[in-house]
Amino acid sequence: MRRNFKAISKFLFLSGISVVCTVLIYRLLSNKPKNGNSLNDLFARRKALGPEEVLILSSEKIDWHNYDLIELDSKRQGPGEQGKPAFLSTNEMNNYEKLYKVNGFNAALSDKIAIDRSVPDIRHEGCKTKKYLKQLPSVSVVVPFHNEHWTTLLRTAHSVVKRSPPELLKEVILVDDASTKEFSKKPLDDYLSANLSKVRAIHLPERSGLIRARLAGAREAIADVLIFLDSHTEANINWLPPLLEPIAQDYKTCVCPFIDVIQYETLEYRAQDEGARGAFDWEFFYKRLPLLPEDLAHPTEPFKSPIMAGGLFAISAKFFWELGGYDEGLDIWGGEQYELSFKIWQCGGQMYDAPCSRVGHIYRKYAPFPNPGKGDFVGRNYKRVAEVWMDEYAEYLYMRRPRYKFIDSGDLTKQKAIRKELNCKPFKWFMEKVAFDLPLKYPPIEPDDFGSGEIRNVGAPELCVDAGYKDRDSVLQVAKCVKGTSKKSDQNFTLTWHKDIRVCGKSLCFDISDPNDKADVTLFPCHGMKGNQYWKYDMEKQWFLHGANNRCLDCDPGKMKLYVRSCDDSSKTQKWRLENVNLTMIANWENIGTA
Ligand SMILES: *[C@@H]1O[C@H](CO)[C@@H](O)[C@H](O)[C@H]1NC(C)=O
Ligand SMILES: *[C@@H]1O[C@H](CO)[C@@H](O)[C@H](O)[C@H]1NC(C)=O
Ligand SMILES: *[C@@H]1O[C@H](CO)[C@@H](O)[C@H](O)[C@H]1NC(C)=O
Ligand SMILES: [Mn+2]
Repeated sequence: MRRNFKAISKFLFLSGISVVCTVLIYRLLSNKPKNGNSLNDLFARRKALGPEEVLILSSEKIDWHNYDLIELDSKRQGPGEQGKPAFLSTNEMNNYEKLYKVNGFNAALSDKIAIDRSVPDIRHEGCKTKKYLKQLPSVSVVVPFHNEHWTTLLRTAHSVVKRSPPELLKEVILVDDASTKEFSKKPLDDYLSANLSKVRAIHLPERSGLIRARLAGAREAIADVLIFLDSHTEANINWLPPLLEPIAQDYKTCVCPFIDVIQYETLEYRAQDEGARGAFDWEFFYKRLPLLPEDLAHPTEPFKSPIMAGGLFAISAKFFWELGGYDEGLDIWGGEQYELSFKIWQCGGQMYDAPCSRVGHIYRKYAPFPNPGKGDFVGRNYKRVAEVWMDEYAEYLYMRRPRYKFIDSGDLTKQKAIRKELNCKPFKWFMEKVAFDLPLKYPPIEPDDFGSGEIRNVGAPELCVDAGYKDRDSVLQVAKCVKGTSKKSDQNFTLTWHKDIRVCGKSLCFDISDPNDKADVTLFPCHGMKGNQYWKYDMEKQWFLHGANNRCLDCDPGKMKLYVRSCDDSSKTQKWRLENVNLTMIANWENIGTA
């Protein structure tokens, strides 16, 4: 078993085994600076390091599963065990409201669930037999937190310690970003020293924000690889080797785990989806792109992802600091995942999502903490990232957020120097080689829409499609045409370039999930992915056709109902007039928004 990476690296090196049995070269990070106060310091010191030691890694692969632990966990019973949904009984509801309010999730329930509970193994079957390099780099896990609830914080730490091979996990650093909860100070330190010897907390004297808290933890870290986690997560079975192997093979690599959902009410542990590639739109909302055919063909292999989700990732400390860590001018939170992702790709690295590494994350019901008031810090962060990394593409952001032009982004010389020194590639390269399919879904300049206004029936010309409201739900129906928008109803729609029909001014789309010939039309948040929300307007026949099969928008004027039926040339209620149609766009239908 390998306890000391460096000592053994020297041993291997000196004993000359290296030449025959090896394929991989791993540059070992040594001389980690300990108390550098600023990133500048660190960067300067890192450059002053002597020639790197070179570790020759064996290509031998092993099964890293801890079968004893898997066996023990599989027998556990109790609330929340195996990731099953859990509930509070009526006499356990005392703290429910109070704790919900300050945490944004069911923290009272968290207190009822074992701190080291078992989680379900929901990995792809192929992950269960996968082997990984026998020699993997060591890990420091960094977990920033601000007023995290104590049992979710401890469950994060316990799950990491429990499900990491001890020879790989060097330490877990909880970075207390000036929490005000009593537990976050001495009781936490006492708990850790008594119960979790590899875990320690560092306490920042003042609120620093997520980004600087991560940096503070990373500066303390001593292992080869940094893994950042949120403070309300649970590491799943064998989560480490799939994150570490790609980094062992090439240190300029960042690897993200699959993020599973821990439901905020029941703390049930379940999958989010089958994976997707990270992206953004031109307002810098985080978005996702579909997997590529080659990714789908190898469901257990890491796949390239343009943008990380942000909170959970592994990166070699060496590469992280070569990139200057995060821009220390980024405040609180926002934009940091773009900064790091752009840097990684543009400056000669690569980023992967590893489907066999899974970490559960509580997506809160709502954010309970007020932002420390500092004006539009997110806008300022975005502008820093755009100015340093995005070249001419920054304009597309400013087109949509014109006020960014006037934000003072602060001093960018250090960031620009890093870009220059590392000889990083232009953003155009990133867009063409890495995020090459992003513009199809999120075009920098949006095409015009196909049409808009009222949708009036031909068979019953006094009736229009109407987005009414029944209780709190939006419903689609037909109603007497009224011009414009009132509080009660909305008859103004857009047939957008996404090929969906939206209620004007709202992100609600005409949606049909029922595949039968006769189906109701509902309103659903727009996803821009066609499918259930795909509509085509046939000018000649005056039909609104839904989806791939031949169904036409239709109505029952007697019952004021709106639905689809099999298209019928003789039906007058299937014909509709869209108030304003852009004929140029309609003529160009096939070329808009398609790959
Ligand atoms: C260590 O863990 C046990 C069991 O969870 C707990 O009762 C005890 O208070 C912990 N020790 C400290 C010093 O917090
Ligand atoms: C319909 O909405 C569009 C923008 O979404 C707006 O320009 C137009 O004035 C609206 N029409 C009416 C009649 O309200
Ligand atoms: C119709 O679309 C074309 C092509 O995008 C555009 O040039 C034109 O301005 C649009 N017309 C209207 C009235 O929006
Ligand atoms: Mn989170």
